[in-house]
Amino acid sequence: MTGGAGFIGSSFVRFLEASTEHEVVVLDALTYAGDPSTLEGLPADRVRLVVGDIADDELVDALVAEADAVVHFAAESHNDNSLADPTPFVRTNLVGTFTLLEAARRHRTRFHHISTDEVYGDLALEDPAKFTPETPYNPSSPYSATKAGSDLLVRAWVRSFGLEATISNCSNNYGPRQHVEKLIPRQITNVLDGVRPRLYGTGENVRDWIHADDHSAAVLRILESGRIGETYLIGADGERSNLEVVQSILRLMGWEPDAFDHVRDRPGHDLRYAIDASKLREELGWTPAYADFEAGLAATIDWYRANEAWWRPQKAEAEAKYARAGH
Ligand code: NAD
Ligand code: TDX
Repeated sequence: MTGGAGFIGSSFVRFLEASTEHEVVVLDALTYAGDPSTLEGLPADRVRLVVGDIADDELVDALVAEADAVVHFAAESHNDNSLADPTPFVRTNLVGTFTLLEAARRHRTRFHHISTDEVYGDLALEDPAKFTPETPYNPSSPYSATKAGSDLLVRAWVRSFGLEATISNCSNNYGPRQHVEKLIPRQITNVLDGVRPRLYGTGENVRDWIHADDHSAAVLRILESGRIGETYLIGADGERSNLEVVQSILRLMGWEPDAFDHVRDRPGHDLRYAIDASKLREELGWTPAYADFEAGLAATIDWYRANEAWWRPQKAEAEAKYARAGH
């Protein structure tokens, strides 16, 4: 698998280790977002980390030659970074995915591609509609455009070359070990530092939250039982405005509900994401284990409180990037 030293990839490795007998080789470049300590405590005879780039042809070919399946999580994943500099997004998300697809084609390897609901663009705030696998692609940012492009590459490799691949598009994840650049960990660690949370624009933008462990369980289900060539949407009916999320964090951490600031909005900021996951639920029998967002958020807050040594080294650089962007 790729990207296993990142937030969701490491959740998936832990999930595989706990619930299957599979051996896992993690290919991860350990960018600013990758941290080998996310894999600490896992048995060396089950999980091996190879530090390298998914756009490195020779390395990828050698690893794919020995794999029964490729599960592809590695990506440049943060919208704000893609607005500051799209270059690594094109390289990793497009060229990297292409490199993996070519190796999987040569070795006839089962492939699962991890993607995002952002490929569908955004929905209006009061619209009852949700994204389905039939929603047309309409990405807004350099990040989501490169993820959309990578999905289309996978679809073409299925149709033109008979690659045995599936795709999943998931909504916003939360949970332990998420980089402090993302909304929830940024605000939790701000509050721990005595700094007021920051909302982009009005704060009315809606995201559909799912715990990373529920995402991992869904990916394993698709890998084991998904139909080849199909796209599955992953979401847990967790729609909340950013304002609601920030106010939940404030309440759970004992701060006043208005102790936040509005800051410069994200250019091109998507209004609302919402996932219709009925295909995944009905076809593959998946249901989320974390039905209660507030309880999952409280556990996530506890994790950041207890693991300052993990997030502290990231914090100053992430905030310096935000200061430069006016956020
Ligand atoms: P992350 O930024 O936490 O981790 C990305 C990992 O990929 C890191 O370990 C990094 O070192 C690695 N990586 C980056 N470039 C690489 C390269 N060129 N070669 C090898 N490794 C490289 O990301 P995440 O939030 O865990 O997201 C994982 C995947 O899930 C991504 O594909 C993302 O698009 C998708 N996704 C994320 C979310 C979310 O809410 N975070 C939601 C839906 C889908
Ligand atoms: O300080 C902040 N204040 C704020 O209001 C930050 C960091 C974000 N926001 C807003 C922007 C978004 O509306 O919160 C929302 C969530 O922001 P991010 O955590 O940056 O996530 P988002 O842009 O929604 O993208 C995430 O979900 C889909 C992941 O980063 C992507 O990898 C995934 O594909």
